[in-house]
Amino acid sequence: MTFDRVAIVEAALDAVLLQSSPAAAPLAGDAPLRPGSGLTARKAVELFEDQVLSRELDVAARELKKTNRSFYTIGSAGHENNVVLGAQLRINDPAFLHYRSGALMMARARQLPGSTPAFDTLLGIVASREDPIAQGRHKVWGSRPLWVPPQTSTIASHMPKAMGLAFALARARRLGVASDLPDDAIVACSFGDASANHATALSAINTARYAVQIGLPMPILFICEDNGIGISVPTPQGWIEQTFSHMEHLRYDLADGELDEVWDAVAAAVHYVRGARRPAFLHLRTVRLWGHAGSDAEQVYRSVAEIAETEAQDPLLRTARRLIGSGAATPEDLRALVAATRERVMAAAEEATRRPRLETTEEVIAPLAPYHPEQVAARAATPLLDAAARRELHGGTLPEEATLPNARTLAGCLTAALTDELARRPEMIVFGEDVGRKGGVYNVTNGLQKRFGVGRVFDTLLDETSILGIAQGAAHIGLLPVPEIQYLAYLHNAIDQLRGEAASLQFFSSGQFRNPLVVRVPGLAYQKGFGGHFHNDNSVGALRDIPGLVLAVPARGDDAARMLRGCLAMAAEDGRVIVFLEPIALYHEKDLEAEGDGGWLTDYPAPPAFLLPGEVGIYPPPEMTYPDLLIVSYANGLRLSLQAARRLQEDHGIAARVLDLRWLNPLPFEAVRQQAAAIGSVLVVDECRRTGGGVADALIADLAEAEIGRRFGSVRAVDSFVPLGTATSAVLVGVDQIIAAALTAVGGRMRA
Ligand SMILES: Cc1ncc(C[n+]2csc(CCOP(=O)(O)OP(=O)(O)O)c2C)c(N)n1
Ligand SMILES: [Mg+2]
Repeated sequence: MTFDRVAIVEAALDAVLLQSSPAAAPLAGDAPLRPGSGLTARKAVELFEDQVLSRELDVAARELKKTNRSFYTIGSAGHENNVVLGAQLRINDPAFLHYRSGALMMARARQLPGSTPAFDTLLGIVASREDPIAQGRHKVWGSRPLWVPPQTSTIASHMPKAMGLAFALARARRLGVASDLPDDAIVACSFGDASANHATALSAINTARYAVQIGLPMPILFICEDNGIGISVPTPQGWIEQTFSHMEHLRYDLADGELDEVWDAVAAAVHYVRGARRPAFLHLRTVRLWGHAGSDAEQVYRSVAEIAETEAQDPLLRTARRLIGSGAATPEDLRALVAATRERVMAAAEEATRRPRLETTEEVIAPLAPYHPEQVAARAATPLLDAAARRELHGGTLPEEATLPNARTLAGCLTAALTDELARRPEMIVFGEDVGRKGGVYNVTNGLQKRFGVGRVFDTLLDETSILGIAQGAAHIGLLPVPEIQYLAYLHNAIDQLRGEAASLQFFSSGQFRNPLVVRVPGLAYQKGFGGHFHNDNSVGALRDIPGLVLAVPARGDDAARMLRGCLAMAAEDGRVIVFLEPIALYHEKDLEAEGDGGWLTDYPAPPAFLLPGEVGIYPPPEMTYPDLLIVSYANGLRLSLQAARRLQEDHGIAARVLDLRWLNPLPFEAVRQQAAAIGSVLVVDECRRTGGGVADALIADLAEAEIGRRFGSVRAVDSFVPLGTATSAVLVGVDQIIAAALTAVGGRMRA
């Protein structure tokens, strides 16, 4: 008994092509394959060729694997009826694809003369840097000219952004943001049957239906490539159909059977989505040949009989028989076609293995975190609003002229900055739960919807995954999204949308696709009398660890306004994904030390003043003595450190300089080193959790490795969830702790 199922399946196709006898009459090229079908004989042969091409790529991947020359063997074998979608969707219908959508990709590329999809795929399989989409960083389906953004391996995670793009199409047009997509473009999104159960899939489908319910266009075709199994776990009989065929605001079409039947079902679904601008669920029946991937021993969980039964349903066999039976082609024609395709693919595979691969670190990370400070600065500086228009925008009083304390808080300055930026950047949109009518839980987006309308400032449904999906999709076509996640703790159930998707897009597309985002996230602890852990989450570990992600954390109103401008410019210019973490407890804080001192109020810096990564805040000692100690902190910790610095000076005669990091990713190491080198003793005041939740480890390690500074200390929050009420002070960093640690640090320095 052999388990070289590849050879068996290949031989079965050969056998069909040898044994089938031609139909009595040849069919003209433009005749329908079956009376009444929209599929012509000529097109059907073309589709068959693309199916075979896709199949042979899978064969080649496995062949090359035997000699360790390929790195990816998840194939499309058995799914090749998706070829029909490749032919019927247009190349300016953005397509977010399942990893088994190979035949779809081959047919899609046929619409672009001169493209070489088979060779491109092979370059991906062998991880060559000539792979035109990922340059060998991953094997993905993707192409800029074919409007196929690359997918990641996280199943279903591409669905929210596909939905988001469908959501954004009409909006971008209405806002006058140009893209290369026509007015009647639709979005296609394929995925597997097991993936259809994933929260992320259901999130996207739910939001698509919700959009219809509230009267918004949502032209998306969800394509479930149903092979009845997910790795080894069978999908229950009838599950996909039962689950998705009776959903309100979701049309359901089954595409099954012969190629021409699939063609007609697909045509109906595409026609519906394009015309109605509403979502449809296309249930495409497929089989999976050769296990999940090359490494999957299918015989462990499937009997040989089952495997053979599945192979008998190979769509290539069916298509070959249909073509021959209908007179669209002769067995000889198809034998020649298959032989030529095999030869072509094998030669191309050999050639692909000779192409260069990424080698250096620089090559690998080149598209990860593009940053062009000069261009970013130029973009931050422009355009400037006409002075009179700006005055009118702000209701007669410019925010920099405001004297009322509420306008000079962190929240007040942020509202003003969002207002100015929305006015300056017509492509910017602001959205999230409660940001529209209510103006945000903490009033930061107050009044924005009234000023800029529901097209640009809007409430979303309660689903962080969809909020970030909408953001990414919108960003794909030139909008500048500023989504809000209501609390840091609630980012975590959607964080893959940043970690796996948004932050990796430029990396896996070699910078050809980008999703510039500034995600506003209220967070961190110290809210007086409110919240417990979930409203006071004090860890940035999950964000700092995302490659390429910028993490900005302002502490004061003037900084917040300038940093927001820098972030928006960085996103717009370099396509960066930025989390703008706003310390909730400081939103409405007015005082630094004593009630009524107004020490935390700032003037609003008029546009275009901005700050960029690396630019830290320096607070000299209260009296201009040579500093004894450098305190490095951020956010709430900055305010506490400034309070501590005052007491250190007054009670102990110690002069502490306080450095506000402002940027927690990338960390401003250079600025810290400079200050540390001059001062010697360094205390890091980190309000986040001790073990990995904050930045103290990284800062101290950097100084130690660079042999800068003589004595280090840190105060950090306890590794605990934050409790409710006054017990918070038992786990969070406090001023007394800072002072005690400062005395120790300075004592060390003095002893040195
Ligand atoms: C979120 C996530 N969980 C688990 C996996 C591992 N995994 C990869 S493919 C797969 C099965 C997917 O099955 P299905 O959606 O039916 O697609 P098929 O491979 O059958 O085409 C699993 C569990 C993953 N990639 N992503
Ligand atoms: Mg499956």
